[in-house]
Amino acid sequence: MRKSGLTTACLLLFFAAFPSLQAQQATTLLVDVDHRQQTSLNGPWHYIVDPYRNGWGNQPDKPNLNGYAKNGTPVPGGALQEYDFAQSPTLQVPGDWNSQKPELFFYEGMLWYQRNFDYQPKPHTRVFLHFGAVNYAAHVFVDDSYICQHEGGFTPFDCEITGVVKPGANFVVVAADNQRQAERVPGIKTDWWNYGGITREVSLVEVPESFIDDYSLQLQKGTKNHLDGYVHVVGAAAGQKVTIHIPELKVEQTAETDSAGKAAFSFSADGLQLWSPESPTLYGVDLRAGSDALKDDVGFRTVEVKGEQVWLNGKPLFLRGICIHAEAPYRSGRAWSEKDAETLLGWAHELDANFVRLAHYPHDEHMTRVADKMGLLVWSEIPVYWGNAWTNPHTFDVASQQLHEMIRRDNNKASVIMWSMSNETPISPERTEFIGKLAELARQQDSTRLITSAMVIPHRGADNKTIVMDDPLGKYLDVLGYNEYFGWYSDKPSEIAGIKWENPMRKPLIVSEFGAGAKAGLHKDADYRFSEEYQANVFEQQFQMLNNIPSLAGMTPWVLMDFRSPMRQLPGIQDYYNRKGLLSDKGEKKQTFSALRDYYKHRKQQP
Ligand code: GCB
Repeated sequence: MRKSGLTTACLLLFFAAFPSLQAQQATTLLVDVDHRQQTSLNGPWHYIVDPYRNGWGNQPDKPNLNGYAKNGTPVPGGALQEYDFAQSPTLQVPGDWNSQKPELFFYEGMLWYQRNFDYQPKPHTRVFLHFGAVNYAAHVFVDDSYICQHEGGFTPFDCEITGVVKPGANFVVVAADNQRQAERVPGIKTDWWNYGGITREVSLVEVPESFIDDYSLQLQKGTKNHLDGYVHVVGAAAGQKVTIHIPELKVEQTAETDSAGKAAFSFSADGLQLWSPESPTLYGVDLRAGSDALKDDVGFRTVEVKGEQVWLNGKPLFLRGICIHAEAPYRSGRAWSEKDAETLLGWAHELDANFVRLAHYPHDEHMTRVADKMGLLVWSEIPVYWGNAWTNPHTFDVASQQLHEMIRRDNNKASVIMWSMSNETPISPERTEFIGKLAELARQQDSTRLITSAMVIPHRGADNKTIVMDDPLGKYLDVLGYNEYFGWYSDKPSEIAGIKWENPMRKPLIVSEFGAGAKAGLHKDADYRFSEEYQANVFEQQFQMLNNIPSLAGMTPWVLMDFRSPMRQLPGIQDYYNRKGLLSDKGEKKQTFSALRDYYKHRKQQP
């Protein structure tokens, strides 16, 4: 293996040679990457922890950086040879750094990753480095070039390296920075672990010079077989032919690109079986534009709001849901693999759920792919959470960018029916304007799905027993999500059943969180906090209350599995885990798991 190294001396030398070098924000965003020609860059990457940001350079605000030598080796005799990738330890990619190395458990800040790779450029081909996600900010270099940067820890990005990558040996360096900052999204405080690093898969993706970067194909509302959509082709001249072929439906449609590279489609597909939780039918869809071809597996369904109900495929349905964090089952750390997705969603299925709230940020694409296959409906959310810098334009840009990337990636997933703008944000005019604007953007980008947010109970009526759901944010939403913790953070468990809900906006309501902590295996009576009995009793009381809310369209109790949080330290009970899971972090089912399953089985029988 060729040696490559990072030295601060090299960095400064490089900076002297290219003082004004700036990398672009990654702008291309390829949909359906997992069906593309890819070379995986998963595996061990060398790393250098850089708490003092030595690899960054002198100017804190500007990426005047380049953390590696042109030839990939430390400068002989250089003053700071201690920064040498080749001699540095490795981390597995994908994977957060916190759960791989005990010394990085609490680490937040900058960490440099490096790996070598071989590549043979092909004529008339463009090549991208695709990252499933890097938490939080990423700066990407290939050989002697600073290629791109990206902000936002849970969404994908693609950095073009055509013309930069050379025949034979190359190397890639990524500076990942998960320092919490007030203007970032999320901001300073979250009730989950700020897992850092290259947390999702990385690959090289090759496409022809002119290629499909985006497409959409959706069932038209009010119909059972009419599909509308578009295919967008980068580098296409107006009038280029684009075809959509759905072999199983014997559909073959052709359209031409306009001057912006977009080809619009609208056609009927006879014999179409709709996608639903009971019957999650997916069709192979082949797209072709010039020399580019893309395949996907797509389901077709409609979702809409009628009165206080959510309708799927023209019929009302009750959303029997559960919240899920992207915490890896059994081993802890960030979940990222297809197997993780199958385990987490498999448990949701076992509960007889038809709906999952993927909290509090976009999860790995395996989750929505597996949800498509299993027939689970999905609420997908951006990490606008608790306090954010509502008046900071950068914060808004980063939030809207994450929204855009979330929608773009999963636009063709039938499972995803709701985009959530936020979670538990304190009411103020600035926050309502901020999130209201996000909701408008979401609607512009996708008119086929519902817009929601998880809100906090704003206030109670004079009797102190009636919840009034009048958060002004509700006006921007199709579905109202409200979180409550009766029986845990407020009210006694015995008081829950008597609580009433008032819905002045007359929109569908999802109780988007409720729950109580329990340590798996701790058995006491139902008054004993953190016992399985206490948690199960809170759920039983909640069921009684929920049965009496006429506008209840669904519920997503908190939370499927215990997850790591620095806020949850109680020794012997929490040990850095939020214990509100129905399963422990080791996959042990608590009593409440079967209580919720029984409730859902019963609820399913009701009209
Ligand atoms: C909430 C938050 C969630 C927390 C949960 C808790 O309201 O939305 O992120 O983890 O409460 O356990 O307190």
